[in-house]
Amino acid sequence: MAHNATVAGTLEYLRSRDPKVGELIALEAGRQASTIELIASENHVSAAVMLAMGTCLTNKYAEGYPGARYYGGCVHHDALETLARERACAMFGARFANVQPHSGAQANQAAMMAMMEPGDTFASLVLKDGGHLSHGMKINFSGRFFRPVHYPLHYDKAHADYERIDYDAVRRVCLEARPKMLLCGYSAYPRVIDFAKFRSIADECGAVLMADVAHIAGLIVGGAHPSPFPHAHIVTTTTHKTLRGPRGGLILTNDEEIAKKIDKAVFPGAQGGPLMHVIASKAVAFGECLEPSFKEYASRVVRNAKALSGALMKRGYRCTTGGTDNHLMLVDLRARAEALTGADAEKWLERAGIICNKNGIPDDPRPPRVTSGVRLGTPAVTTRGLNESHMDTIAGWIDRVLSAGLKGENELAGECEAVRREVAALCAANPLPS
Ligand code: DSN
Repeated sequence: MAHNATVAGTLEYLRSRDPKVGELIALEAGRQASTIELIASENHVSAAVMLAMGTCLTNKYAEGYPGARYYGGCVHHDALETLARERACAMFGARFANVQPHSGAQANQAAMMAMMEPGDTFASLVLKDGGHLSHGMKINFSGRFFRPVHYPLHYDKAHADYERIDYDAVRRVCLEARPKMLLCGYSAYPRVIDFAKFRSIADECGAVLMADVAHIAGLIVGGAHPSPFPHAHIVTTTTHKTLRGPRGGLILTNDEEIAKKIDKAVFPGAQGGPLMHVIASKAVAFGECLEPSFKEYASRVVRNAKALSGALMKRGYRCTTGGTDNHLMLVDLRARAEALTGADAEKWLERAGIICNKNGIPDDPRPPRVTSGVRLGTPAVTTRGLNESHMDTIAGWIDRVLSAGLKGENELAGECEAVRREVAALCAANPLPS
């Protein structure tokens, strides 16, 4: 069932027009409504955010920017995009925003194209340590067209900052490689990022500091993580994670010259026509982020993450860095049982109605399709209204399923069925908000 009467009505209509597609979407709505979503990069958007995407705005070409389009008939699109930009700036306290990137990776691509020439060097954290595909993987544009150098975490178990950013090493790598850009902001890093420290290193080596805050954007807007401004020259983010908007990207800066370069790099550099229906939906989501209640949401996301990581550690699991400061945790399953893999955990938990993703932990000896860890996040369960006491229940379910899986298929099947029933009951009692 869809979680809102209007959305449900829209879905019914779609089913009558195209039963095959309508049915598949209805099944997915049912899956989302009845399972616990712990993927750290996912969330449940409001009906208003969802509905803005399903509008006539999808009919329009609006290449260019407000007031300077390559097509006629853009008067309302100009107003909508201007509104989205203004709200984006208000959220982050920034002067310039480009709301057109179709995704976070494309936002990063445009930011890099704006500031570098092919072959130029940039510094970042490698994917296996918590970075992102578009931060220099060889199979990605960022690693093919530019030259990434990577800075490390503290890998020494005895160090107080084990598995955290090694800022001295960031400085060493940057002074040696003299990158054009220094990237911070990660996909699987559970601790606060010291943007001021990054900026001082960027200044020392003459680099542009780019903060990709895709994961923590909502926490920043809600005051639950320090802001990258005024430190970062460029901030990129997705709009669909903690910002709880439609799938998409966003770029912000306080520097007018950089803003001009970014606009050119997005269009015509990297993209053609903007997705105006998505931009309208971004504007709706940004409006929601500016409401006072979003602050409480952001703070509760972090409280829930701390509670979940604590409840797992109490049950013998290890969270990297010893816990979390933000919305996610990386759980090293080997502490509970050497034989446990991320791939098995992901599969087993899904059978019980708990959705997460396998994730390498720093220095993971297992390959990326297996891994020794899972990444868990609380943005979606917090949107559902769950609180810290529910996190203990969820940790208990996780432990029951994984312990049963270690015993064998019979035990696993029985436990998954039992937990799945409990999960469905909790979901029914805490429906997705409209
Ligand atoms: N794929 C996203 C994530 O799960 O973190 C990053 O873009």
